[in-house]
Amino acid sequence: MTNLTLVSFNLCPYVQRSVIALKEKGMDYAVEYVDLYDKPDWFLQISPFGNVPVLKVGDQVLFESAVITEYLDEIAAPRLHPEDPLQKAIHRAWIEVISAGLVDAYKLMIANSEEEAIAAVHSVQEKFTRLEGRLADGEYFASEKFSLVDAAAAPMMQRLQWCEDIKPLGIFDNHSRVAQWRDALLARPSVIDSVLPDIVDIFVEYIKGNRSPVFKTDPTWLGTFA
Ligand SMILES: N[C@@H](CCC(=O)N[C@@H](CS)C(=O)NCC(=O)O)C(=O)O
Repeated sequence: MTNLTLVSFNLCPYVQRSVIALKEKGMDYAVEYVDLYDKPDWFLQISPFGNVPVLKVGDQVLFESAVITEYLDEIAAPRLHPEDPLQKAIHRAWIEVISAGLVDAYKLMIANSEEEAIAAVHSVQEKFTRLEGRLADGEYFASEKFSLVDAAAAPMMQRLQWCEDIKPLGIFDNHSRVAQWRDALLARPSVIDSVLPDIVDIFVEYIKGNRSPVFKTDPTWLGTFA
């Protein structure tokens, strides 16, 4: 019987960061889904920003994915943040860069014009250029050891790759080291298991919606999902 309940929404990349951390640590947890388009009162009462993820820990409540993942990291092995305070701070700083990249990915998903889509791709590529210079040799952000930076980056990489599969935009062009990192993250069992089995269909349905005309108006937009 677990005292952890993750309040979730199926497509949320921030929830996914918490799920990846839980799975890396093999922790038991329950999941409670909320409809973000029709938020229940109990949820609004416990989530100050009306956002998921929320982690219920017994009768206490945590919100904000960075806070939740760091809490999980402190209560269960293996440690995903470095022990050294400076290295830990550096990892937190790079998570900020990656979070900005996740915003770029979202802007791409909801772009209203080709110009907006291209601007979003350029913006994430600027982060990739910086990451290319920072990534260690080895599979993950800090070589062979999977860290919270990797947990933060995986949902962004998935979404960018799903966009790329729908319509090749060359998002990862000229960033071979980042592309290798993406491949390692997308193959990681905790990442694969952090989403529903039909997540790509859910993502495509989302992209198909009115909010994503860039993909919708292009006759070839269905790409590999046709
Ligand atoms: N800074 C927050 C961001 C969380 C966030 O934006 N979650 C989205 C879903 S992916 C949300 O709950 N949005 C509320 C809404 O759509 O009304 C975190 O890291 O936890």
